Amino acid sequence: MTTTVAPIPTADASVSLRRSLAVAASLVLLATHALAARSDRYRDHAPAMAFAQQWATDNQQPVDEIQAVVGKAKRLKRVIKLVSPAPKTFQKDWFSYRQRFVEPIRIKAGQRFWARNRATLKLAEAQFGVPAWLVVGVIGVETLYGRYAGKVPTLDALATLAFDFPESHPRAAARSAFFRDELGHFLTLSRSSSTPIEAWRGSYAGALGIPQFMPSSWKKYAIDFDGDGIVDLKNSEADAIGSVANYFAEFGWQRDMPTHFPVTLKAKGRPLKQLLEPDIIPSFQPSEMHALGGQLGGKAKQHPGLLALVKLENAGKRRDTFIAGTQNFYVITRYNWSSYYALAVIKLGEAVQRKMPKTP
Ligand SMILES: [Ca+2]
Repeated sequence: MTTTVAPIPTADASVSLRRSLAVAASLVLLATHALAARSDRYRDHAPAMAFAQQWATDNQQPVDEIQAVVGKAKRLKRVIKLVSPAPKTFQKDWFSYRQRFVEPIRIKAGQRFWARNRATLKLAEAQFGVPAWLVVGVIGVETLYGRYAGKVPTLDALATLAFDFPESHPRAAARSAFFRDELGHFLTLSRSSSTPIEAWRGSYAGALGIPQFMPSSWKKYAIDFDGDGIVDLKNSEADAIGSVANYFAEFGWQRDMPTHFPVTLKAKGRPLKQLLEPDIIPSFQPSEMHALGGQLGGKAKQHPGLLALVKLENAGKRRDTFIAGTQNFYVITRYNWSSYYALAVIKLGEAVQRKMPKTP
């Protein structure tokens, strides 16, 4: 941390009391800054140092070296703020969520991305069964095709979430454990890369690169898809495409299965509660959903798998949105655990696809 020191007035018999008070005040301020700078670093944080020691031992690395790396991490107040629970007044709104992602700029960028990666998208579809529109939808929602991959230092973000996750969060303990694990994977990832650990940038939650993979996902699902021998999700669109397709294939994407069907809601009271109970997990035979009042069309009735009644809330006077999600809808939520996210990805991917010229 650099601190600019205010010039101290030259010694002079006429130095006023006010002036010396001002100097004293600025010295106090400097001291406070220095203190804040010290406590913002994780080198003074016992649980962080214990974590580094454990990680070093588990991975047969020198303890002092790993403690020095983790100790460089800085606590980021804005990250803590961003993961704090939303205020109770927060109103979910599918309509505005959709408008944020399915809009002309993103669709245009998606068309360009699709056009310049046509062969790669085709190859990914052939190899993994994951359609181009889905990959295009995901990368568009995540980073607007690499334009906004995040500028938060990943080491600082992950350390902050691992060791200072807000206790007001209902799942604080589980989240801290999750981010400690991600920090461990990030240490591994950065050690296998030529990029110095403090140079990595990503989202405030530690997601990285064009497809915003968490470090654990990078390790498990990222692949080299342009054949240069390096897995590079920061710069290679082909690697990003192959990795997204691989991710979905690993989570059980079914080739050619629709993601969802329209549903007309006639259910009330107990049957409605029963339909909504399993949330996004496909739990009902189509005939069962239909009988409970989640009315389905012909195609949905013939769907061979289970369905989920997915509810997306709308603000104001708009009615809530309901869809009948399939296993593939559920698979999209494994990328980001939100039905709003999954449906936005689908709608963006489809919107881009409609604009693409048909090629044989
Ligand atoms: Ca590559």
